[in-house]
Amino acid sequence: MRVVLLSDAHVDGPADPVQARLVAFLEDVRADRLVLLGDVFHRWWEIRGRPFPAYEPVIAALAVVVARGVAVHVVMGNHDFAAAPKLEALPGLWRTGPVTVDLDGRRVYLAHGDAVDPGAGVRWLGRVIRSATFDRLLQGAGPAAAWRLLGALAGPAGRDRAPPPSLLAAQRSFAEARIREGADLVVMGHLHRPCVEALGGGTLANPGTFRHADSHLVLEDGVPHLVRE
Ligand SMILES: [Mn+2]
Repeated sequence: MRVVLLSDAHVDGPADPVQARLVAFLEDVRADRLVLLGDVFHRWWEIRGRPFPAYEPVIAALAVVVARGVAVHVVMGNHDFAAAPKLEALPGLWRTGPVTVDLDGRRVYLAHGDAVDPGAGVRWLGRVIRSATFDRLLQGAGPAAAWRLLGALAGPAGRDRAPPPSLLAAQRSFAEARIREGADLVVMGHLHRPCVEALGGGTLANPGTFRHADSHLVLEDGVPHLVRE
C-alpha cells in the first residue's frame, strides 16, 4: 500500500500560490491513502454556516481525490480545527484528531503535533479562539471582517520560524512515549521540520511543510521516506 502524508500547507486563499500548488498536488496524487496531517488551511471559520469561499478550490480538489478512489484522512491542526464540520460532511473523507491506525500491519500514531507545543501564548490564544464568545464575535463581524481578524491572529502564512530545540525535544519525547505504548511509527507535523529517525525501537517521522519545504512523506508497504520536490 502506498500512503502519502502531507502537513502544514497553510493555504490562504486564491491569492496564495501555495493553494494552487496544493490543488494541483491533490488532483495528481498517486496513493491508496492520503493523510493530511493538519494546518491544511491557515484560517478557517464558518460564518452563519458558510465556510470562507477562499478555500472552495481545495474542498473541490479533496472531493476529486475521494472520487478517484483514494482513502482520504484529515487529522485536524491548530489552524484549521474549525473545518471539522465541513470535512465531516464530505462523503468518503475520514476526519479525526490524534489517532492510531493500522497501515500494512504497522501501528502508526498520527497527530498534527500541536499538543506537544508548550508555548504558553499558543495555549492561551488557542483557548480564546475555541471559546463560544470568540465565535459570537466572528458571527457578528461577518465573513470579511472575520477573515481579516483571523489573519491578524494567525500571522502571515508565509512565516516559517525555526522551532526551538526544546520543542524538537518535546516532540521526540512525546513520540517515544507513543512508541513505548506500542506504536511502530509516529508521524507528526506542526514543527515544519521534516525528519525520519529511529527512536526507542520505533520511528519518528515529520512530513515537514508542504508550504515551505515542498516536502511530504510516503509510506511504501509501511516503510517511510521523505520526498522533497
Ligand atoms: Mn500547527
